[in-house]
Amino acid sequence: MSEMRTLGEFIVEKQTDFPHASGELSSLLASIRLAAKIVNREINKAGLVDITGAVGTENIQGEDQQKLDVYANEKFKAALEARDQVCGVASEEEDEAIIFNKELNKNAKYVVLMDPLDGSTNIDVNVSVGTIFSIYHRVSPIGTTPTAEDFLQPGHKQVAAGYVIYGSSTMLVYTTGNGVNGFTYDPSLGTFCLSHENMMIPEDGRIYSINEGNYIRFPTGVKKYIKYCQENVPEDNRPYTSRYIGSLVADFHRNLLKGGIYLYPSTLSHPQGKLRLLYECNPMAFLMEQAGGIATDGINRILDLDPQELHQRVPFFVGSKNMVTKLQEFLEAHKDN
Ligand code: P6P
Repeated sequence: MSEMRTLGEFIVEKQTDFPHASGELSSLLASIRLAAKIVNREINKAGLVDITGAVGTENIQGEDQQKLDVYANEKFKAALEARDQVCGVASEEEDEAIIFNKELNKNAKYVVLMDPLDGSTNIDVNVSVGTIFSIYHRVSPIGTTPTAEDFLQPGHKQVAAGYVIYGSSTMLVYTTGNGVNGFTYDPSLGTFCLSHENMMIPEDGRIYSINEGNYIRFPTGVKKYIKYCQENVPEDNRPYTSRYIGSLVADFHRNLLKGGIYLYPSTLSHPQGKLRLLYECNPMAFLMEQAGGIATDGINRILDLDPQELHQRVPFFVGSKNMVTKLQEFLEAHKDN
């Protein structure tokens, strides 16, 4: 059995991929690793202590904030602020971007965008949830106060992206643009160990993930694709199967391993789609393209979209190349309705 490689060793080993980063990105990823361990510990206790259930406040999305949402947001912000690589953070749980004003953060060169606890309504029913993060070089001059432009960059400018999935085991999966690697947390050692090296999504798959409760309002092309999956038995006689967990990170992770497509089109309640471009779709799109898949809003490559607003939503279709391509054929054929 090959020797165990920890996330820390792997980050340092891959540092040579960034000659000009001189270790800042490595240290930034280490702070995310630390926060993931802290949040993982609390999630595994949820239910045993009074940390589940809403805190009675709402986030900008108008969604009830679960106590763990707030906890995860605070822990990731604190971990990122504590080191001198990050000058500001945008979060699903914060109306505006948080600018770090400590002297040591002013000269930082990165900004981080995150969904600290995606799928949090699933916590109380013991379903996997996740953290999603996206890292950019700031565009404003080092030493000055970060500006909105630092946080509104197109996804193809990302330096790194990843997620933590708090499930039957906890994993951290990330890319810096040189492939996707997955690390499984060993609580007995308190370390993330390399368990899924160079993750590639199968070109084809049989799993489609969509909330069919919204069917009536789906664009016709999406309806046609769902019917195609339900009525066609591919040559290998493996029929399609519908799998939808209601946690993007969990559905994405399963489809990444097994092949599949995740769809969140425009719906009655979310005419622009529900998922947020900056801290859900862009990081997941970066990971998916690095793993050989496709991520689109139905018309454009997600990573080419020019963000206009911190919390903007877009339709999101992501997964195996052949499955997304087939969907796009239906969307193109029915683009006028
Ligand atoms: P629906 C969780 O709130 C989330 O943002 C994603 O993690 C998940 O895939 C989706 O929304 C679920 O939305 O409308 O199907 O409940």
